[in-house]
Amino acid sequence: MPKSVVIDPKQVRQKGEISFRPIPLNQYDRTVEQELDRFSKEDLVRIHRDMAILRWFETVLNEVKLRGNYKGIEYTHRGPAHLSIGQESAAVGQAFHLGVDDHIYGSHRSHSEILAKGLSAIQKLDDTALMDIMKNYFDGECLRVVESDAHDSVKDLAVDYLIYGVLAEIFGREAGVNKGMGGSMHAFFPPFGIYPNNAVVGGSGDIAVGAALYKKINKAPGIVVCNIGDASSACGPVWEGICLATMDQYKRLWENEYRGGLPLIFNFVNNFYGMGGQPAGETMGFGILARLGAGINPEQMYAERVDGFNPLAVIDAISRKRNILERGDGPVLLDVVTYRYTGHSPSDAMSYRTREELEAWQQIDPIKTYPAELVKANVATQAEIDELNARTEELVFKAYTKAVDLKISPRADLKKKYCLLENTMYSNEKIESMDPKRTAETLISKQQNPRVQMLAKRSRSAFDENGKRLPNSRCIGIRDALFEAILDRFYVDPTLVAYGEENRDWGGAFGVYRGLTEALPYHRLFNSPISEGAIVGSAVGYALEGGRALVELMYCDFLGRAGDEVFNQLSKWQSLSGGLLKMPVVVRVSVGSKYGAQHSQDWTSITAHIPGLKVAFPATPYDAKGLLYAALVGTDPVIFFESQRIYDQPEEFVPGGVPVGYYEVPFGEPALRKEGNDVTILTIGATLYRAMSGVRQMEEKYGLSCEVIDARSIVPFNYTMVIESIKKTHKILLTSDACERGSFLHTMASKITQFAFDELDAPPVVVGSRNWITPADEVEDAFFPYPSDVLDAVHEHLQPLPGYTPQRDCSNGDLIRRSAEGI
Ligand SMILES: Cc1ncc(C[n+]2csc(CCOP(=O)(O)OP(=O)(O)O)c2C)c(N)n1
Ligand SMILES: [Mg+2]
Repeated sequence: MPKSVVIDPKQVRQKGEISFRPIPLNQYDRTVEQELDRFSKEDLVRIHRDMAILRWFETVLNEVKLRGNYKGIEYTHRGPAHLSIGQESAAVGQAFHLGVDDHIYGSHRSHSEILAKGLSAIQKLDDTALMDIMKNYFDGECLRVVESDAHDSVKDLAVDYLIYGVLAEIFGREAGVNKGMGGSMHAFFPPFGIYPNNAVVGGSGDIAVGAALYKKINKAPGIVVCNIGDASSACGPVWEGICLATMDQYKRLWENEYRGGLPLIFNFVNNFYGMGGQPAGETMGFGILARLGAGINPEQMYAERVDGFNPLAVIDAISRKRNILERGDGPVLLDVVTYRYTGHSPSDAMSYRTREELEAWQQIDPIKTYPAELVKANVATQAEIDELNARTEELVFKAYTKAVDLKISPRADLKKKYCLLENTMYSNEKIESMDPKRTAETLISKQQNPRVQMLAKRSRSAFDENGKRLPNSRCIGIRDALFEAILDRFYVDPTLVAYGEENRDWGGAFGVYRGLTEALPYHRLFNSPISEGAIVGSAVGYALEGGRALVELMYCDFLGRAGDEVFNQLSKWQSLSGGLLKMPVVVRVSVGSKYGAQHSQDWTSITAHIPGLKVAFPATPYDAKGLLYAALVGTDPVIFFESQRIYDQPEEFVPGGVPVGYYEVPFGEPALRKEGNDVTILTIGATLYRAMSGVRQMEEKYGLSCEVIDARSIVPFNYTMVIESIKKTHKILLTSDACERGSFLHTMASKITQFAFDELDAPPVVVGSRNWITPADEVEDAFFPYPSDVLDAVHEHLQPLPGYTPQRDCSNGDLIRRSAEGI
């Protein structure tokens, strides 16, 4: 807690009450005639054109899903189609004033939002800009499909491009806006300000906060709109996102030019249903969704309910809210009332609502009522509207004929070597600064940093010049090595930010950041709420916008709280974008010890299982610094494990110790810690030191020569060094602190068996933690792999140690028993 926020007992214990301001509901009451002072006739008609395009687009999809046919052209679409027929006015109203710098993030039901935003962008961009986008986006692949048709203008061509690009994406075609890798629920198109849509509902709730953070911290133009369904208002990421987005510090503690709230609209698309459940009246207690804003901050998030069935009301609301954001008073919350006529998906029997209710909404269908208003106000004639409707239908039909044709719109070949997905799971780039044009903002020079000065007096190696072991307190440890890499990067990459719980004044949960507070302004290093999901999710949004984020999870055990963000978001958007986007995010995760069942687990295996993440677990200061450097200049998401057991560990393997300057330890390459001839021991993370202790005993007491390899990173992982070692030793034991069942060690063991079967004298042996809860520190030696466990396993499975008495039963018989009992 910063010392400037003083808690005065007199003040906080005072009697009083909180009062709330009224929350406006559907206050807009202007007519089309009145709006002629703010809109041209063309604009008012274009609003209808856009709604009509959206309606036809989804009508075609609905027909295809229901009947496998549209106007005689058959097509089976196996994927999803969550339609928003009925919700067009809300989407078009939202997009009308948004420019390409304004970014929308959304959800599974986003076709209308995508198209509306795209049509609005096309209207605002000039011909050169449009042609540039279409020619350069994936080398013009989508443009080539639509450009052969005759077009009156570049804008007409761009409309065709948009409709076809989104439809082709929904049908999984390579010319689609995301190369057909995302499909209906994830489609997006950044050049028009359309950012990832999330099939995990509410998922954008914290990602969009990171996007808004990027805009604020890097003074990037535009605002962010986060589209969330009404039922998703209950989702964790949404709540955590709202908390992170409304922290007091933006308005109270951040430096002058950075002071002010986030440029973000939490836009709840309130169609009154989840799939079939009803938030208002059944699954939530808010009655009216806009009420949510009231409890969040004194501004009540300027919450308001808007009639989303009137596009002009939505346009008006977005303009007013934008003014609030521009004066630094965001974020804001909108409850946009709308209704979907179709089911959750076309197969939905709609058993959860009455025909009368549906008809009541159909009677006021904006696709009919809005143009009727235009005719009444002499903005357009009925003939003009009819003609426009017919034209939009043709546009969509034309795109449909192209998108279903496999000759015109083939799918990506994912069976060939180096296919699209092999090439896009990682971007594998090295970019030191995500914005090389800017200099990084810092408060003092590196030399002035008190921690740098303090570390200058320490030994960079565990040994003095005579080879004598120094006390840890006189050496650079892992904690310091991490600090050095991080500090250095803050002077190189102006976009780099670090945040998480207790990151600023506290110095990071385990002191890695001590010395950073003096060096960095608030907007580059700050405390977050206890919102692990939003910490990671916002980092995803920050990176999607072009920045680099370093976030911290205090204990590995809290990864579960950020499960969706790590497993579904961080890992996926590079490949879901067809390789367009990068994800330079490093999540530092501290693996505990001493604090029992919920603070001492090694979950490396869980993250290694998820495609798209890189996973590192350094065990020495040299590797900690070099791997973190590699992570912080890379463009891929890295889960960077650290062990609390060894934060003070000095460098004892690399002669000369930890270099002062920049160097990288490449991901995927293990390190040979000790040569030997009889048994290979492969370790992950802090088990290196316990294995080394076991190795010393085996050598000294039993004359067994062991070769020790430290994995350093586990995704990616190059097996060459291990295979070469096995050619010499013909035996291998693998050890890590992860619980044995499902441990990544088993993946390694099985691959080693496959790659070096002929060289092995015995199957690889895995020594992990027991398949139990982690017990209290006092008895943890029965749980984690200790040196005696290494000896036991070698003796039992690889090489009998003469005269050795095992401490516990690790025979296959006992392993089968434990497995049968699930322990
Ligand atoms: C985290 C998560 N839980 C459940 C689902 C399944 N699901 C898909 S849509 C949906 C309803 C969402 O309702 P709402 O947020 O109101 O959006 P709407 O569908 O009305 O646009 C559900 C439960 C999901 N995709 N993600
Ligand atoms: Mg809903």
